[in-house]
Amino acid sequence: MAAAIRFAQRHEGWTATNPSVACLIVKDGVIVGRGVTAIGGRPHAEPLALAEAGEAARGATAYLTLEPCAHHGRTPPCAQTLISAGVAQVVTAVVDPDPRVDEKGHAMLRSAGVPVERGIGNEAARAGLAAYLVHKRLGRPFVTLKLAVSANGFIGIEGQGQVAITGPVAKAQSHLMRARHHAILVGSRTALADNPELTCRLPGLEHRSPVRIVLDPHSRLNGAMKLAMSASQTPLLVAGPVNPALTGTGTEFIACDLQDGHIALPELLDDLGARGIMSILVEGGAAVAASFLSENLVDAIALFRSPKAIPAPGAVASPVSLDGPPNGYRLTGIWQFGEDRMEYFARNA
Ligand code: AOF
Ligand code: ZN
Repeated sequence: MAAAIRFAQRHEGWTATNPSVACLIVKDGVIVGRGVTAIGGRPHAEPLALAEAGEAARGATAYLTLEPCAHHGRTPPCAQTLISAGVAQVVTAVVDPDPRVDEKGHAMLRSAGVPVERGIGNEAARAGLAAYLVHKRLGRPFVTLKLAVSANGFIGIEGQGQVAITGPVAKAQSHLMRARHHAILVGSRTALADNPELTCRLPGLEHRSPVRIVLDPHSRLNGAMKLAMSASQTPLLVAGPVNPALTGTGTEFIACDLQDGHIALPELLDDLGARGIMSILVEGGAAVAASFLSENLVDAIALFRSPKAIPAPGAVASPVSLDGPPNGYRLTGIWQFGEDRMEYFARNA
């Protein structure tokens, strides 16, 4: 199952509103077939793995990171495909909360006489399926807050635009995070101060740039910004009123409710979820991060810590505490990226 969970990461973020699921077919201790939900969401993992296994699937064990589907789409239910292929046993990690499935896949297998073992590797598999599970349960995207913090606890310097905090390895990793998310979000202040592109610029993954979202309740953006100038190649969604300064750029606007001059975030997230956006990377700045945190809308925090200090005058403090896990979160992973360290915090259940 651990191998299946790792394999499922291959298409994480690239299967539309479908989860990226992996299926391994194992016979006599050897993997004879493997499948991962195809880019775009179909075919599902199981028919791909079974096709690779061929006749060897008969009498084999299937390991699935998610319960197989039980509904008829364009293809028969995966539970039925497993039965027809003659697998002897099915092991699954997570129950599929989709109301069309929700234990019906397991029930189909059992009633055909195929033994099922559930919940194996549950916690690790849930981490990989987190965006899908939050989107299914709450109808809103999974929100990851990304922060890059200097050794002296700052995330930038007021009025200085982009300040380099982390090094090239961490930067490449953060671009990979962008590619794995459906959308990336910043406030208009960050957009104006930094003039960022917010695309994924890793060689070969440029086409995986997420939708860029800017919170702009007071129509401060203009057509000369890199975000606007690239909107015809990489979608730009502005949360706020229609802004004539962006006419002709291809920018799309989402009407939003305002609360004390700020965008109402829960409603915005509901709207984004309804559009099929399952995951959002919040990248700045401090005020936007603080709003998401105070509204309890942050599901995970990716904290990049640099060993370098930045000049303190005018510096902006990190919106989360740096001694120990932020309140309400637990440390679930640490990575070293060049000289920088990334700590990943998941929200407590
Ligand atoms: C599986 N294997 O690899 C995946 C599953 O629109 P459809 O027909 O593709 O169905 C989408 C649902 O299929 C999705 O909500 C989830 O319940 C399930 N995803 N199931 O058996 C897979 N990706
Ligand atoms: Zn299926």
